[in-house]
Formats: sequence, C-alpha cells, structure tokens
Amino acid sequence: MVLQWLKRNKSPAAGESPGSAGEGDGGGSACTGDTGESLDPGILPASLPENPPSPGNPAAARKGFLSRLREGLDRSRDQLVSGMERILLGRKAIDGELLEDLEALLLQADMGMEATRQIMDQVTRQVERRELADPAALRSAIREALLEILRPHVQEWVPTKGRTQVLLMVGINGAGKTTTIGKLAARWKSEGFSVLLGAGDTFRAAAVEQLQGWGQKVQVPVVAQGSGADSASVLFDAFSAARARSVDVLIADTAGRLHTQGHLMEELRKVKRVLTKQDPSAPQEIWLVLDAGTGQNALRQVKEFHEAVGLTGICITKLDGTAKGGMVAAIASTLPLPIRFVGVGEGVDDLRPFDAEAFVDALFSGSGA
Ligand SMILES: Nc1nc2c(ncn2[C@@H]2O[C@H](COP(=O)(O)OP(=O)(O)O)[C@@H](O)[C@H]2O)c(=O)[nH]1
Ligand SMILES: [Mg+2]
Repeated sequence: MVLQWLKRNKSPAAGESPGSAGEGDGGGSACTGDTGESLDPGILPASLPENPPSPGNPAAARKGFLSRLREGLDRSRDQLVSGMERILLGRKAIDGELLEDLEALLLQADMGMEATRQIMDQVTRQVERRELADPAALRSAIREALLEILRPHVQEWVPTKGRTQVLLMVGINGAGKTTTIGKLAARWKSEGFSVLLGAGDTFRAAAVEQLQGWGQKVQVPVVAQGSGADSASVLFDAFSAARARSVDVLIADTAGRLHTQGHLMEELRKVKRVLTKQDPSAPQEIWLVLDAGTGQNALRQVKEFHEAVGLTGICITKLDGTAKGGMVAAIASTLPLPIRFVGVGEGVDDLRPFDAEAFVDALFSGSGA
C-alpha cells in the first residue's frame, strides 16, 4: 500500500534513493508495506492528527502507571529497604563500619561504582558536618543523594512541528525497541503529532510484521520492505515519504545488535549517513533502548553504542519485575545522557517520560524515608 501511496505522492525529495545518494546497495526505492487495513494510504499521514485516540482519564492512567512502577520495583525495593533496615537495626551511632555496610548494599542493589561513590561521598560529608543526627537520618540522605544523581537526566523530548524529525531506536535484541516504538507512536499521535514508522529491522520477517502490527494497533502508517532488504535503504525511503507528507516524526526501528558486532554497528552508521544526505540535521535523536534486567552490562552497552553512533537519549524498559532497578542510577552517573522514557509493561500505555521523584519514591516507599 505504501508503494502506491509513495508513487501517488512522489515529490522531488521522495525521488532520491540511497542508490542515487551513493550509499545504498542498489535496492532502489521499491517500497512495500502496510499501513493498517482501516487506513487509506492516499490520505496518510496528513489525516492522522485529526482524530487522536481518546486519552481516557489521564489522572487514573498516571495513578495506574505509578502503582505499576511501584509494584514492578518490589524486588529492587525489598532488597534495598530491607537491607538498610538490617544494617541500621540497633545502630546508635554513624561510624565507618556502618557507612561501609551501606556502600556494599548500594553496590549489591546494582547502583554501580560511580553512583555508589557519589552517594557515599555526599552522605559522608553530611556525617562529617554532623548534619545527620542518627542512623535513621541516613536513609533520607541516601534517598536525596540518589535524587540528585537522577534529576539532571529528566529531559523529555517531544517532536517539534514544522519539520520532519527522525528518531532512530537502537539496542540489543529483545531490549524492547519495537514495543517502545509502538507506545511512543500512540503517545505522540494522541498529542496531535503525525507519526510514521520505518521498519529498519530487516533481519527477520517477524520483525517487520511486529512493527506493522503496532502500526495497525495504534493506527500509524509503516514503511517497510521485505525482510533481507537493506536497512539504510528502507529508512531512506521512509524518510523521503515522511518529508514528502510533512510528517512530524519518523520513528525508525533497527535490528538488535550487540555492541561487539562491528559490522552491525557499521550498518547503523550507514543508516545515519543516508539520512543525513536528505537533511544534515537528521537523525535528530538516537535512543538506546535498555532492558532494566540487564544490570551492570547496561553500562557497557551505553558506552559502546554512544561511541559508535552518538546517542541523544536512553529508554529503560521492563522496570516491571526487575530486581535491578538500581541500574538506572548506575547509568545516570556514568554518562550525561537524558533518560527519555521508562517502560513498565507490554501494553500501549505502559510508557512514561522518566520522572526521578516517582522513580525514587517507588524504590524507597515503605522505608519511611
Ligand atoms: N514486561 C515488559 N515487557 C516488555 C517491555 N517492553 C518490551 N517488553 C517485551 O519484551 C519483548 C521484546 O520486546 P521487543 O520490542 O520485541 O524488543 P526488540 O527486539 O528490542 O525490538 C517483547 O515480548 C515485549 O512485549 C516492558 O516495559 N515490560
Ligand atoms: Mg524489534
């Protein structure tokens, strides 16, 4: 369907292909795909913002999200809070041994070396200045120090109207890229933006189908070619299509890859290059999607992907049901990258901009801090 739509709506910008840009492998602009049965490609995507889905009851949705976040962090919280209670039990004074026990607990909670060091430095300074009256005051001091690490990473990103922006989603297999793309598409569509999805994960047919499934579910068009197509070629065409129709944001899916797979990292750089040929400022955003359950290995992923393609943000998925919630602090303390969104489930509404206060509350609630 998109092929017909592209032909009908061909503009000079849409006429280029990665082949003509000198980057493609001759795949040309033959673009097939599906926009969802109920959508008429002839009027897409300009008609998309006109009938956004009803957001329902936003207050109830937020409450639901917070309780899911809290529930999801049950295991992380148990570990941290019960660990602190155990350490603080019966302790009358704050001494070196107590601080060492707390340090070990933060490391066990997956906060990582850097965040743990920052938290402990701050707490130790407060102890030296006699600002903490008793061991119980340590809990709120740790909570506050954690918030200070996380707060600078709260930087929501929303598309800007008036020019087509590209958001490239990268990460390892199974991290939650495609699911997060579906959720973001629904979110931005409901906020009045026009959205197009690009099926740049061409490794498996199932990957293309999964994205098309999301396209249908949230009623957003998808530009796709068959599996095995050149990823850069698909995304080049998707960008042409998005620009030709003045779509606000193209969200580009990519195949999962390990940061150690050099040739696949090179493929990502190629995707970037072909997009830049159409617009020197594209892709405007490149987000790494991380599974919260990954723990400390996430740090390697962030560093290596950042070095390879220059990340502008991070999304953390599966905060429901992880014992490694502390990894959010580990990531925040390692690189100055915004944490754009967090996911707490597989549903379309289980995604929210990162909220440091809500996260810390969920991690500490019940501790009395
Ligand atoms: N529980 C939970 N599952 C998620 C979340 N995000 C994604 N998933 C699931 O994780 C699996 C892999 O997600 P997918 O989007 O296909 O990952 P991709 O390979 O990076 O594209 C799927 O079963 C998703 O439903 C989340 O926030 N919470
Ligand atoms: Mg995927």
